[in-house]
Amino acid sequence: MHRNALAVIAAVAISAIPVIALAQPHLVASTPAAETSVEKPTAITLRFSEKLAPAVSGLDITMTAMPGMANHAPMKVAGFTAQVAENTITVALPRALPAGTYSITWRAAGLDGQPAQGDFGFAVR
Ligand SMILES: [Cu+2]
Repeated sequence: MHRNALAVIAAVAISAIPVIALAQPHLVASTPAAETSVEKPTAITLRFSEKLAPAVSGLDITMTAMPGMANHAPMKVAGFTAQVAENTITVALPRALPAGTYSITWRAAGLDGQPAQGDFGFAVR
């Protein structure tokens, strides 16, 4: 009896924990868009559902295949700085990406620190 009462109290206490609105950034759109094929891009833009914390938001670009090369090991594209402003991450590439397939791996946190991450791919023709 006593034990049952405690169990009920515990259940009520757990269900009373307020649902905190944890605002995780979601990727809303990107250029190039996911799973598209584009002409040699010189910029990458990711737009999120909310403002981002610049210090912990960014992206990596990895070339996953290129024409005429079998067994292309994942090759990180270097030499750029991701700019984070408001709800976007923008990369201005010093050179257009050559033909091949690419994977963008992004990490983003909202201003309240809730982190998120994801990836998508596109092709350059
Ligand atoms: Cu390559």
